[in-house]
Amino acid sequence: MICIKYLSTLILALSCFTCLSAADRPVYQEDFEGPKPLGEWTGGGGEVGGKGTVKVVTGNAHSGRKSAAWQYDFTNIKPQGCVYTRCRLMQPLMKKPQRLAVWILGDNSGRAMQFRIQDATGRVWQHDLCKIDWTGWRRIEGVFSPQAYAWGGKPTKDGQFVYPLTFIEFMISGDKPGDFKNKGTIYLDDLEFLETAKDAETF
Ligand SMILES: [Ca+2]
Repeated sequence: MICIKYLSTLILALSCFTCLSAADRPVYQEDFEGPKPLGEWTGGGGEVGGKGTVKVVTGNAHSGRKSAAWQYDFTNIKPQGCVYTRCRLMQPLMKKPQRLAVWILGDNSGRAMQFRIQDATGRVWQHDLCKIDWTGWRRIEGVFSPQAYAWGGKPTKDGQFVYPLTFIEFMISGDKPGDFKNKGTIYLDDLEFLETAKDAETF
């Protein structure tokens, strides 16, 4: 009986551990170390301006040896909408991720950064992510919100996402009236998409 009692306790403990682990496990992650990192990542510019290129480089990494170097150029922009540079992935995401986390080597440019996701109907949500006002590596999180600016697809009555989602891209924008002109490079590493709304508490 004693053995059975302890066995039950052990099974319960293992079950809880498994639940927490499954919830915290990223549904997708990229550390840019693999044989084909950035296989589908592409750079590019907005509809009316902004230039960007993305490539894997060695030497400026948060983990391992490699990261994604994202060069952007806003030296020839005009103050109008849809000026941005992008770091595009178009990655389908399993399950129901609630947020992303990414390490960014900032350049203290003051540029605003956003990201876009798309749901199963093709509706696109654009989220503000951060203002790049630091140097060195920093972990930045973005929460997926159905209240974010959205367009296209088939909006549902309750306004919620229709899963599965696809991560489209990160963006650096330069579209504010009178926006400044500059160019620079930031680096991305250790991107994760997580199912939990926030970091699970550790005990
Ligand atoms: Ca890395």
